[in-house]
Amino acid sequence: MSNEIDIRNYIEFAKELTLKAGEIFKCGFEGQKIVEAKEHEWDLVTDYDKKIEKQLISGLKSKFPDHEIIGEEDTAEGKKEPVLTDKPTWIIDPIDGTLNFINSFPETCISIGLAICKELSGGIIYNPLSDEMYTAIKGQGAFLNGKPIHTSCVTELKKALIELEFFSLRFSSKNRDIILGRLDAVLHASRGIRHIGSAAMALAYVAKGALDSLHMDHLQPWDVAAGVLIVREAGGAVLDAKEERYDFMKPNTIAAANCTLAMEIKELINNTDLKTMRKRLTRT
Ligand code: 2AM
Ligand code: CA
Ligand code: CA
Ligand code: CA
Repeated sequence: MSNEIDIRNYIEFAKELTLKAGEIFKCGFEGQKIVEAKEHEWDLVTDYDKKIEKQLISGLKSKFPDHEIIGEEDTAEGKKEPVLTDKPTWIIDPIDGTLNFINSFPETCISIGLAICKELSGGIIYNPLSDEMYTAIKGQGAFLNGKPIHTSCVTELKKALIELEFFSLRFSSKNRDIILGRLDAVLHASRGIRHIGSAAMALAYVAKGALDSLHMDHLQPWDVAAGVLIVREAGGAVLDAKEERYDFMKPNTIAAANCTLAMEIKELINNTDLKTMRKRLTRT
């Protein structure tokens, strides 16, 4: 069993490692990179995603040989289903916002979550371009470059700035009307919408109150592991868009400044989906 001091040491070590990986990240951001498609043409990876992940994994493995690691690119290469055990497990996204990274659009970051006994216990989100490092340890608050951060006080949807993260409609054409229905509903009900192309950065922005909420479906554990803990430790709420219980291994995420706002968005999304599905039925 890891105690509080262990977890603090784990996260301090991972922070140092992340800062070093940030140097590679910065080289790749402005420079040449090799871009490849994974299984689908819209699912891109660069040589820097692989380089950064390798460096992080080898650093963590040499310091903590008995810890488990789930990494986006490692998982993709081995075509493994990520499995969570009770052991301390590092959940790594070497570059979150790969398309932004490829286009030199600076909303992109390294994200590392730590789960112990299947519970999120630590998180680091680092944007090397702005040199902003968001961190959290369970029960100890959330921080930006060492200073405490808190979610906003907005409780009403009509006053909220909301991140909606939809991937290309090209690969979700089946759900096109669901996506467009939600977009329309949230656009009308809120003060404004943003779409920055990095789930982890968006979670960090909810944690510091720059965004009031976000909603993203079909994500992967490495997109959210660090950010979910950082939002919760900053005072925010994280809900599953449909289910009772949020599972960061199968994340359909609503994160918000507080539970009132999160519930309001959940209700709006579910009512909108119902209307869309009824329309579908009347068309067929
Ligand atoms: P990635 O850059 O690490 O792939 C982009 O809209 C956001 O969604 C990013 O955080 C991106 O992570 C994530 N994402 C998850 N699955 C994706 C997919 N299949 N295609 C594009 N982005 C995806
Ligand atoms: Ca990816
Ligand atoms: Ca990601
Ligand atoms: Ca990634």
